[in-house]
Amino acid sequence: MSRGVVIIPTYNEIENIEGIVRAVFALSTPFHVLIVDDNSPDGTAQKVEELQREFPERLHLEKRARKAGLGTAYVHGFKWALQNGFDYIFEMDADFSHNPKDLERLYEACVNGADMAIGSRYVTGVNVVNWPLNRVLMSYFASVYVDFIMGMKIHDATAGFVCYKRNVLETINLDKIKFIGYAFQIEMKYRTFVNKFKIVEVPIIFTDRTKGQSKMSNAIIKEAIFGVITLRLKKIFNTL
Ligand SMILES: Nc1nc2c(ncn2[C@@H]2O[C@H](COP(=O)(O)OP(=O)(O)OP(=O)(O)O)[C@@H](O)[C@H]2O)c(=O)[nH]1
Ligand SMILES: [Mg+2]
Repeated sequence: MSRGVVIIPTYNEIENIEGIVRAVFALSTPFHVLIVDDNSPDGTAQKVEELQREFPERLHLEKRARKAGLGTAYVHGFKWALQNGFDYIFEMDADFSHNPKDLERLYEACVNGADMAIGSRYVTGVNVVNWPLNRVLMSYFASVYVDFIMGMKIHDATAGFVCYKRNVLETINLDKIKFIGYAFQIEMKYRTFVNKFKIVEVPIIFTDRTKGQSKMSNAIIKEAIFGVITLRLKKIFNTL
């Protein structure tokens, strides 16, 4: 059987970590989990170490010295997953905004021919629960903006719930990925798109976090706005 690993970056997710790990291990597909923790002051990593005693084979932990952004945490996780021979590599948040049960739907999509399966909020209308209207609008129009600048017709370009087939991540030069927020999510999709891999959007329902603190900031929005233009220019000048 092919092996899948769910990468979950964490920063101060003590209220969610145990629940999310158990929810993945409760699925009938035996996915592995890799937590990439940035030295969370709230003790998230210690909780993972405690859980590793219960799940020694399938729960993995990479500890980084300091908070360095979600994008670089994923790049770290992708390299680890490739080195450890995984065939299906997932991105998922720790805060239950993504329903762990949908991992199996993303996996199915990749087993059935997709190279990248995106858990998408906007394929069938707007499937977002409990987000303030300004965040929904911003998130929705981000994809319209991405299409306008990059010509990439993905309904949910900033989605962070994704399954990659191994060869997609092997093809992308991960050392070039420097963005940390939404721009990171857009960049991963853009690089997959320009490499002509098959991208499929799987409709999901996204729910706002109920526990823990948001790490959303204005800097992350700015990075996305200018990042999209930078990526497009790099493509035009053949330096992507
Ligand atoms: N390792 C690591 N994880 C991070 C970092 N920033 C965010 N995360 C994690 O990345 C995931 C997504 O972050 P969120 O704070 O939920 O970001 P968001 O979904 O845009 O915003 P909210 O849902 O409003 O909190 C969560 O699992 C976070 O714990 C970081 O700098 N390093
Ligand atoms: Mg979140």
